[in-house]
Amino acid sequence: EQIKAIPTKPVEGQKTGTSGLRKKVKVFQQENYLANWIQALFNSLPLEDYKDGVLVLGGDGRYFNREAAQIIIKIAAGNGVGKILVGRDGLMSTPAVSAVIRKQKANGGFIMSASHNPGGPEYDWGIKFNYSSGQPAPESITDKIYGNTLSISEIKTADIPDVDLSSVGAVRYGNFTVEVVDPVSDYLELMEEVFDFQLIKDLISRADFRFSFDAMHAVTGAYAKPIFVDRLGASLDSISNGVPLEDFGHGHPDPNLTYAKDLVNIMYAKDAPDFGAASDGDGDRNMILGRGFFITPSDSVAIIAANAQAAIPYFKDGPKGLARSMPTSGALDRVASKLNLPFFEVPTGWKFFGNLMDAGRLSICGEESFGTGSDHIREKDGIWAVLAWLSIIAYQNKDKKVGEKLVSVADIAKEHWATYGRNFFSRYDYEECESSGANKMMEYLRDIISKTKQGEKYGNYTLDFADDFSYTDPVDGSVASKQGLRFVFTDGSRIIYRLSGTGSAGATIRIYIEQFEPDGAMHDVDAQTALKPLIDLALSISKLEEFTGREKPTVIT
Ligand code: VG1
Ligand code: CO
Repeated sequence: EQIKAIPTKPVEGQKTGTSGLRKKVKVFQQENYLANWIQALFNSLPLEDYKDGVLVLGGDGRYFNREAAQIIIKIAAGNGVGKILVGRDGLMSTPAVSAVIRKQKANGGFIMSASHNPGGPEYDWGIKFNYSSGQPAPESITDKIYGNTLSISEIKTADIPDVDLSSVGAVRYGNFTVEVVDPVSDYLELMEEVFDFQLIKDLISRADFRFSFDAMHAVTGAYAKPIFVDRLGASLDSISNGVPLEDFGHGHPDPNLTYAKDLVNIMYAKDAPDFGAASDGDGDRNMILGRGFFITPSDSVAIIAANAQAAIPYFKDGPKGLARSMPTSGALDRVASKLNLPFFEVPTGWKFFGNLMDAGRLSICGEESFGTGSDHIREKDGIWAVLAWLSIIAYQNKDKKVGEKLVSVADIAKEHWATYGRNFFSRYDYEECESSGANKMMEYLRDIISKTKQGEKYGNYTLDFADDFSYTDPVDGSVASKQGLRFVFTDGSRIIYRLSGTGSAGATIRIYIEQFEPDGAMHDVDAQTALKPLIDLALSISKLEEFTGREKPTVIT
């Protein structure tokens, strides 16, 4: 194939956030915008990391992926990549890309997704790069890419025709091969190694157990039928919104109580199924619901960790260690301490878990933002979380005869609280605030923090400490600072403030509120009621309304 060098000019603002580069589609449609970033990426990698190597390309099916796939394939060829494995129709979930990189021993991979952000011509597009163990590129690489976007002068691209991605098979152009692969098979094979599929199948096929999965018209639509229906025997009508669409059916593919309304309505109806779950745009997030019962993601990871050894063959020797992102509640800490396991607290974003996993120190981890996963891959994994929950429910009910009352999702959560206590948790999101107000609020809080003293009274709470969270990676010593403003009180209650790093417009403020309740008599109180005093305190300390003009959050978790 012929390689062309196309002259180009730097474009401002191509810095990656919490998870890849995310902008409005219109921004990516500017001439060479995406091409510049992809070329800057190749300019940032050592030659041996891609020359004649193998890369994976997947995406969540959103608008602009078709054009983007062709651009990426040609630039990969232009830079001397040997082979690119592309999911059929450009589809492959984030966890599946991580799994395929590992299984096929690829050098890395691209994911075309803006994850939980809406899609379509007026909405968002995004790109992520994962490295050879399947983990999101570390900041040392993304910083380099950003640096290179500021000095880029040419793009190397191969003069090859657009590749037909609609059917499986390989096409060769000189030293470069494009292989279109089934996006499900390697991933499904891994799931069958991790879980006891027969155990799950026995549960799903019970007449007294009903299951519901909402793919939100996003990428798990391509996985739900082959896995839940064909392999595990769920009925076809247990899958809703199961066809991936470029605009997610006008939806916001974020599995939470606000945006996964369809599923919430199903699960809170009179004749609700026993178990419900949803996943996000690129398939790495999950929401778990029981009949009329919401499992907060902070509890979900703790419950999975506490039950993993018994219910999931992959953990038969017990997890090696547990970890959570800083704003995630301390429910997992209690499991780690009871099971006597190493425990880590890392900044928000999955990239911080990978080093611990590679070093054999971490097996199960999670984030409060509906991300749960393990070291079977190096990304959070929505379908894995669903299978983990199904395994736990199946295990607890495996000896139940038809007619006997099953142990429910709610029973499992309540039993967990009875053993460990309950960490009440809630997150308030104020999406797309005006940036200057949001930044001023964070400045104001930093200023308060610099003056705080231990023992100060905040309403009924006494301050233990306040700081701006900073993390030193115990494996490579790298430091991530300014990762969230914390107010931690003497009873362990916390208020945390962060600005989102995944939005494409304005600033999204996140406030995380947590309070531990050891008293079993209080465990059935609604989280919003239990946390009211702390939430009011969070709003008054920050003067949020004054700085942003917002009276109410856009999303409450
Ligand atoms: C959010 C979440 C974070 C998550 C990230 C990527 O980041 O808070 O926990 O890892 O999204 O998830 P931020 O910076 O907006 O708070 V996804 O599903 O977009 O890959
Ligand atoms: Co996602």
